[in-house]
Amino acid sequence: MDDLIDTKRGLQSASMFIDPHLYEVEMEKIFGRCWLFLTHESAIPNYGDFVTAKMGEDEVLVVRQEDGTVKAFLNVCRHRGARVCPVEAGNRRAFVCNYHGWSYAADGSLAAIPFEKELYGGKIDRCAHGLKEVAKVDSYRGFLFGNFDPGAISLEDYLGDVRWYLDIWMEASGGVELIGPPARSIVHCNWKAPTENFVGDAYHIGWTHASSLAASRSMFAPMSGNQMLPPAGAGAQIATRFGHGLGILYDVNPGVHTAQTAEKILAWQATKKDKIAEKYGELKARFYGSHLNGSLFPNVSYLWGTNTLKIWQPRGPSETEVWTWAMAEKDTPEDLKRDIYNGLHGSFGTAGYWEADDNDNMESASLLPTGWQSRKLRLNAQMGIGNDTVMDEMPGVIGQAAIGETSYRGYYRFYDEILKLPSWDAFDLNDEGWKQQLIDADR
Ligand code: UNU
Ligand code: FES
Ligand code: FE
Repeated sequence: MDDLIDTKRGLQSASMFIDPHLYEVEMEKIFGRCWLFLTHESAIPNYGDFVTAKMGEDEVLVVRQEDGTVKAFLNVCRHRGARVCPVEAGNRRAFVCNYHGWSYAADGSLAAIPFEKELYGGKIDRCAHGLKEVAKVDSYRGFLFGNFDPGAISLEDYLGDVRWYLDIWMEASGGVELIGPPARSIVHCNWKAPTENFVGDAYHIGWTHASSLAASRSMFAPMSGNQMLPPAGAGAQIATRFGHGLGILYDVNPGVHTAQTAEKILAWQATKKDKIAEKYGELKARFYGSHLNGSLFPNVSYLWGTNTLKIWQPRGPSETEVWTWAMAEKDTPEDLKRDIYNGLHGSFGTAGYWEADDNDNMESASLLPTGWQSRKLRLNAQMGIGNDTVMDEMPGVIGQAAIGETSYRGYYRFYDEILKLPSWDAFDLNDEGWKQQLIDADR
């Protein structure tokens, strides 16, 4: 595993997409210890409201408590392990297992066992058989995350510097809402393939999406077929401490939307921009009107401007279940919200034309390395090495071009670090050395 990731040279082993042993290590060391996206607060506003979610391959129940807090539990009965709650969302005071009828309260405690006295003679320890609780649940600006590791750093620390960028769309915009339920689909790819694409691949837009661009008449359309390279100063890429990363294309927020919807979005944003500039400064106001593509480590992706939030759920090394939400600024007028919702599901939904463009690449990049010789190849993420820097006005390591692979390198640098980390106790939050590692990469 030692030469899996070569941060110094910006290379990754192709075996990371198919190695079944590595996959198990990822489930334990990454999905067992990182903050994983669950749902949005607004999906479960009232006591007893719940949704099911996935944390890695584990299915969890996310439940609003009587005191307003949120808890999450493995959706697994403590009797014989059957699924406790078979539906995706609803409101319950009790969750009754389908198999023998053990019943759990909203706080996960085992409330009732059919014929408890007669069949167990009062000898079963009910307190020891509550639903297994997820160690930590926390919310960032309405986005709920869970963590299986009681020793994990806080969600706030884990997001760290990327919060500066998230706040553009999570806060300065007035806040966003997810329009659920999410669309779901299966892609035959490794979970990291789409995550790395969203963390920082502006390169593929003009080529992979050439015909979608031509057909959509969107703001990105001039890139169709690589007819045009975004000029100097058209964008930037950012890597932050925990593998999070994003790309910015300046001043083209509704980049993927059709010309008609884009026009409405631009008009709507123009009414808000001055106030945002006043409160958050000119730079954030510019970013508000820009297109942001990003991933949060390990497996959440977003497109601000394309109104998308996605989670890439691993189902073995070569299969991923995708959940796609439309997201919109909370205060968007209803008719525009509907246009955005339809536009998003038509482009990046399950049967979206942009999504279909991508899936072929995700699948081939993930499945070809099953070949014994192919898996020995190194994948190349060297684009822009030598141009990475730090800046006063923007946190993280900045790649100074619209197209580059800075955030790929940042993503896999942390991937490597957490696979090797014995525990969060051994982690130094104040260590800034990671920035120099990225800046010093030299092929
Ligand atoms: O999907 C992406 N990686 C992306 C989409 C990046 C930039 C703009 C739109
Ligand atoms: Fe990039 Fe083939 S050109 S994967
Ligand atoms: Fe794409």
